[in-house]
Amino acid sequence: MTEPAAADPLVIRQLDFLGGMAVGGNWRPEERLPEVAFAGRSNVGKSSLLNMLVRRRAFARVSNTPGRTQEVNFFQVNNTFVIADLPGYGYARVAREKRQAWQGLIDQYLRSARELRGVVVLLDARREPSPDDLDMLEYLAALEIPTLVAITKIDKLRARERETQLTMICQAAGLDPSQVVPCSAVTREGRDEIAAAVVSLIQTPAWRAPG
Ligand SMILES: Nc1nc2c(ncn2[C@@H]2O[C@H](COP(=O)(O)OP(=O)(O)O)[C@@H](O)[C@H]2O)c(=O)[nH]1
Ligand SMILES: [Mg+2]
Repeated sequence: MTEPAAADPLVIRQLDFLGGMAVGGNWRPEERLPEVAFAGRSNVGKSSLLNMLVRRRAFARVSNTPGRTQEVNFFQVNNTFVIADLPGYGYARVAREKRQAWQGLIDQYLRSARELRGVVVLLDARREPSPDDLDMLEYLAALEIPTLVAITKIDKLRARERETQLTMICQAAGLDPSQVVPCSAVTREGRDEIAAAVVSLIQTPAWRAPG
């Protein structure tokens, strides 16, 4: 007998691109719906994870040229919530002023997004968290923003490397193993767990005072 497939925690019925918030720009979509942001260093696999999440091949552009996205891109899902795709940080070959501008943009976004319910931070399974990653996690903790960590490209690890590497990442970043979700855009591992976590974040009330 075959097990019935588990119900999809996030069926994608509608997907709308709302626009981008550029460095120094003040435009952002109207804050009408709860929002979840995705952050991570360039090349961590953020676009691939977003595509997996929304079951689209090219919803967010997958790139072999790190450091491209310079905007916060907003996508609306099922007319129910908004995904904010934050610019990738910490790409060494990007000019310093440009990097500072992006950091400024991320900061500006995180401080002002009134409907923000949580942030998914992506960490590469094969790497030790970078100083930028640690800064990001500390910053989110300081702002008391609910944070979930997706460990990307888990398919690149052999079964026996998995636990060692996950333990190392949790120790280095001061995370509890229950806070991290191993993911792979290749095997689709972690998709439903991230989807369920996003659904639960958007159901939590906004903690920021209006104004
Ligand atoms: N093996 C493997 N490669 C991945 C995975 N996710 C992303 N990649 C590759 O990593 C590179 C960067 O991916 P991308 O999604 O553009 O990263 P971003 O810069 O964070 O948006 C691309 O070459 C992807 O094909 C994954 O889960 N497994
Ligand atoms: Mg990308």
